Amino acid sequence: MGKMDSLLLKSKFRGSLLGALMGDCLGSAYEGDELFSAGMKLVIQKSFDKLQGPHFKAPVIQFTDDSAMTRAVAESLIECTGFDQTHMAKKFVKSYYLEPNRGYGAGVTTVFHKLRNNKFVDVLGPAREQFNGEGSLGNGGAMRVAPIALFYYKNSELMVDTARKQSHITHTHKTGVDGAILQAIAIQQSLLLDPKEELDTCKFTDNLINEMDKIEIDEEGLGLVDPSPYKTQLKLLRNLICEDGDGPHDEKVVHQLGNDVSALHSVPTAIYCFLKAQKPIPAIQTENPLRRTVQYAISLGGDTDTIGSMAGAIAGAFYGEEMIRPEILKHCETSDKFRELADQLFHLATA
Ligand code: RVK
Ligand code: MG
Ligand code: MG
Repeated sequence: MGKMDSLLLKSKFRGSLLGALMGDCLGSAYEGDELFSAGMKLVIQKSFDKLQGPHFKAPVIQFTDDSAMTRAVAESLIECTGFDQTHMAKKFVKSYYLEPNRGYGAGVTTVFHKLRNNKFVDVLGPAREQFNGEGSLGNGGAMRVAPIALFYYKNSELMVDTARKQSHITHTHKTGVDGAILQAIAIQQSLLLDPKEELDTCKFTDNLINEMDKIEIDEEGLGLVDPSPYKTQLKLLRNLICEDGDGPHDEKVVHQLGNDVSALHSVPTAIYCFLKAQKPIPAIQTENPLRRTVQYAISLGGDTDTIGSMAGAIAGAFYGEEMIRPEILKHCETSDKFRELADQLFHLATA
């Protein structure tokens, strides 16, 4: 695709942040460990239908830590006209202490306490100490990365480097960091594709595999059992997406790709949801592929807000804001704020 129409690109920036917000808000009610039963999937279908209905005056659904941190990342990039690790760490901590009850991960709050206590003199120390020095492998670094993918979409190297450095503020485990990088690359790839053309899901996956091939090198000589676990997961994803007929059962998807709070078992799942929702999914009744993406992600159970949010960010970057139903979006807390942040990122990124 040649130089993209600037209106389309602006819509894609909005779509990515609003898709992330929507997935978080709509998924937050269903966070749990199980893959949902057919009955529960029907409950989710009805709930989405009701939200999209014209006359439904439900209270606005609050977002969780996923969106709180995405907002912090965006605001920091905007205020600094680029990435500043200490500034971003301060944003995270400030946003956490203003609203500590947004459902943050159990471990990450320790990082915030330590950062505040050491007055940000050592920005990277607290994250390194997590989980007995192992570092967090949670999906917290990945769930908030969308603004980085947008801001640095023209410069892949800088985007990858910044996705890594923003992770290091809270997540240092290799799979926690590489999950954030993979999520950023998936958003960037979606952003650069023409939504009017049919998406080549195999090519999309192969590109991700090629990119992760460059990222997943055992630099530190850790002697890891599997030095390239994301590549392994992406190859499973490729097999699943290429299965014939109605495709694999959800049990198989969750069993192979996962649906938990670890980045390794949630980022590839979110990417899979986006790719699978390119085509109708029998159990999901909607004509809208963005809603289909988010609803399918949530119907897999587990870490629903985060997988919904990451899938929404990728889908929104592909389809743009037009595919997000305003009837649904109006039930999501501060969507105007997220649209405004997307516009500011767009102006800075394309200046
Ligand atoms: C509640 C063992 C580890 C680990 C390690 C586990 C919100 C811990 C959002 C930890 C997202 C959890 C999610 C989350 C984002 C991580 N060994 N267990 N090395 N590393 N864990 O605390 O920002 O929902 O059980 O760093 O990644 O909606 O509590 O937070 O779903 O993963 O939390 O990791 O969480 P954290 P996070
Ligand atoms: Mg959350
Ligand atoms: Mg979550």
